[in-house]
Amino acid sequence: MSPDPATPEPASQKPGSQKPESPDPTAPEPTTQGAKAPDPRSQAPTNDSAAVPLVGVEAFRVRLPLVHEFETSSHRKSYLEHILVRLEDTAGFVGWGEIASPSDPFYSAETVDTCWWMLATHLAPAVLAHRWTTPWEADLAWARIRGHNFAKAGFDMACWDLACRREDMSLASALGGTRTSAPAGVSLGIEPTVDDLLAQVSHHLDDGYRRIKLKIAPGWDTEPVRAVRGTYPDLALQVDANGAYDEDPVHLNALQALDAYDLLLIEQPFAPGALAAHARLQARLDTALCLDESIDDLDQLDTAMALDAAKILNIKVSRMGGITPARRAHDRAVAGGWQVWCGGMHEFGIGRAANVALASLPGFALPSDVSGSDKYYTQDVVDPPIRAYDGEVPVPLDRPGLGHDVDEDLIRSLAGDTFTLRPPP
Ligand code: OSB
Ligand code: MG
Repeated sequence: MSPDPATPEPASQKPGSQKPESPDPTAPEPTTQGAKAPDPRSQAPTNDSAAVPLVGVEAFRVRLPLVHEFETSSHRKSYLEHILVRLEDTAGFVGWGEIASPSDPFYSAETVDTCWWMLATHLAPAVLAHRWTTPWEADLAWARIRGHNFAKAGFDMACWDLACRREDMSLASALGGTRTSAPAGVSLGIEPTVDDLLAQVSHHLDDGYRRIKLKIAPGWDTEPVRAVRGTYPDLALQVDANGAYDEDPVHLNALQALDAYDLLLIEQPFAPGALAAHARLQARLDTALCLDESIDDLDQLDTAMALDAAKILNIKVSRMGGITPARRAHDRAVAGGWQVWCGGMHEFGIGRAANVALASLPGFALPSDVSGSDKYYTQDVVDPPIRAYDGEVPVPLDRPGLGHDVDEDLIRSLAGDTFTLRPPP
């Protein structure tokens, strides 16, 4: 697959050039292209006078009921609990982030409880102790901590939101986003029957969404795909297996059979670590494979690209561990000739807004999974709520930070456990 010719150079800095001293979040990302290029952040001066002066970290466990139960190959849910992170600086600016980890360790090893523990014992103290001037270097606060990407992503998002609000600049424009709206698809769970699924597809197409993703699993693959394709011959359609298949011949036949249905892509058929198996499958399929769970850092992306394990990457701020690594994954994948699109983790409005900002980058060539919050929740924690209009989610390029006001009163009223940490005197 050739690189998208419409994709401009993501960061216009020459390799080896120095990080600007200004705290301006529009300051271009230090070198993002090429694994060998030195990372100028490692020489970042700890300029205390320019550092963002934090006065506190708060976190809230919040549950929102789902409007429609969602089932994947591994679980079914009627509400979701996420952790919302609030950073405040001495001037009273506030940045919000969302830790959108599932409650159970079925998508990744993390859970809401591991994230809660991680934020209280490591991330909140680290972010208060760290001196950072631009959000590109905020993640150095937790660079020594292995894994725990969902928890890190919530803090990274809050740092970006805060830094952008301090500069009265939108997150989307700070990242180099250019789209004024991001085309959105929806991700549909495994339904009790094919008729229920067709009703869901019809409902979301009526709402204006232009691309449909179906969750599949062994025994729920050819039949639902054939039914949807039969009803909608021209629909942009793709599937996501969340790693439910292996190289058993029965599974391989089922996956191969999907080649007949003109799918945009098959997402994560095999387990996260099975990069070689993905490469073997890609070699025998016409349909492009897309990786999700397999890629949670740039080294895994590097390996996957070297193996031709897929042709497409689903980029999620949550899975990659924040906005900074997600932007880097975008740059790296596009430079290597892969297509990218923006996925989601059923985020509330805060995490959803971060995904929308990311999806405004020109390299995102395929429709995102970032639908309006109303696909999942009756109530959102941001105002205005995230909405799709005729299948496009507007990008608030002219509003500061995440581009939506956070409904702090609502969050405090809904919160179960809360956490507060102030800097040491
Ligand atoms: O695999 O993309 C996935 C949600 C939770 C966990 C994993 C996945 C998903 C989705 C939903 O597909 C995407 C969204 O609408 O946020
Ligand atoms: Mg997926």
